[in-house]
Amino acid sequence: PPETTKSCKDTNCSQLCVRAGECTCHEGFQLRRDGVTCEDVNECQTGSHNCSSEYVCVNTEGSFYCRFSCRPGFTLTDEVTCKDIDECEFGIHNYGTRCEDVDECQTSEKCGGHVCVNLEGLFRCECRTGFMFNTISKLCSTGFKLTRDGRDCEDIDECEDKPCSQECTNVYGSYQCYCHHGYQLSDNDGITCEDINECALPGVCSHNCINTPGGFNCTCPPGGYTLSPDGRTCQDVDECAAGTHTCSASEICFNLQGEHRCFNFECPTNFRRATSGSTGNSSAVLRCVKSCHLLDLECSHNPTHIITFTVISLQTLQHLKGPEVIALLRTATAVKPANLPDKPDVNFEILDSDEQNSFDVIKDSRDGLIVGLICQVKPILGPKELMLKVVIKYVQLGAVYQQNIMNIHILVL
Ligand SMILES: [Ca+2]
Ligand SMILES: [Ca+2]
Ligand SMILES: [Ca+2]
Repeated sequence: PPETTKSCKDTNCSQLCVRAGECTCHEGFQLRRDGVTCEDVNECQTGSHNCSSEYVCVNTEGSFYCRFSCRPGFTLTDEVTCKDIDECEFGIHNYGTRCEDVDECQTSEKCGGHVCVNLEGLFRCECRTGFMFNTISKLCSTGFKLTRDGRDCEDIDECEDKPCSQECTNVYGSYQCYCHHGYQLSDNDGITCEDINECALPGVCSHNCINTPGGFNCTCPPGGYTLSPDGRTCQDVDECAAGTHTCSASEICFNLQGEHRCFNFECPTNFRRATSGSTGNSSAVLRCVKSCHLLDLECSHNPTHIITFTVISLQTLQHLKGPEVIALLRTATAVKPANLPDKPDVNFEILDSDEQNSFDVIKDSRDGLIVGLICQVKPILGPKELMLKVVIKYVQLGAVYQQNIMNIHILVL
């Protein structure tokens, strides 16, 4: 059945009336059961609000809003800033009448062995040197760090912080220090390079050693020696060959280790100095050749044709295993076949010696020619200077037809 038509003037709608005389409400309100009055919709309770989790929903007449939410003990100062509530100032604290700071750092181990900093009302933990805050509960072992995304551990390139005193090589989970040539890694810390004292090693330099950072230098006694190209051994300077000797034109020069000596030999009467190879020559030989006056028959009949002066040096030998050849006297005479008794022969003889029985001359052959081997047969203790006079006799048919005399100046070192 048709209802009685009502008009809006007959109703008492609190907010809105539609043509049929029915009451409705503005958005955010709902009609009460009486059908005429409107009441607010509490969106915060019905769950129809759209506030996100950091906000709280605040209901208003006809609407709602979202407000930034602070943790307990804090209050909002503006739309988005939270401020600590000073319970002391507002008298809402729980004990006594005055608030005093508690030193949390004193009372218990708050920071797990790291640095605890007490602050008014709170405390803060700081990491010891070499540590950083592990914001994620995952810990990386020594030598590793969290990746940027915090999901993994990766090797730390320790070399970027230059921990080594010289060279650094990064390795997975660690690093290794290396040293330049001439340095070695300290056993104490494994990062410091220490100079190697090469001079403490035996036989590095033949004479004197000077240690330097990263190296060493060998030096030789001043004068008489030069350093070899190897930088370690000292070589004698042959002053006689180099022409740096101090011998006069009439002296002959004899080279020795670290020095040289000058000898002044004179040719005897009726002998003249042979021109070549006498001075400034390390062979140190003076040859004197017989040179008689025309009518000097005695001189002419003297079988001695050549007198030689020479110098040799010998190391002191404490013991001799057998005859030690110290000089070789060459001749141009072929070894005499046994079946040709009239062929020339050569004999050797010691005429004079400062050291009796210490020397001998042994007749031998080299390449078919007769040679004399001057031998040391007994030890001679130096330093000492000796003269040894050897005669070389050329014999034919039982007679000496020529002889040469060799004067050997022996330096026993
Ligand atoms: Ca590393
Ligand atoms: Ca060194
Ligand atoms: Ca020398």
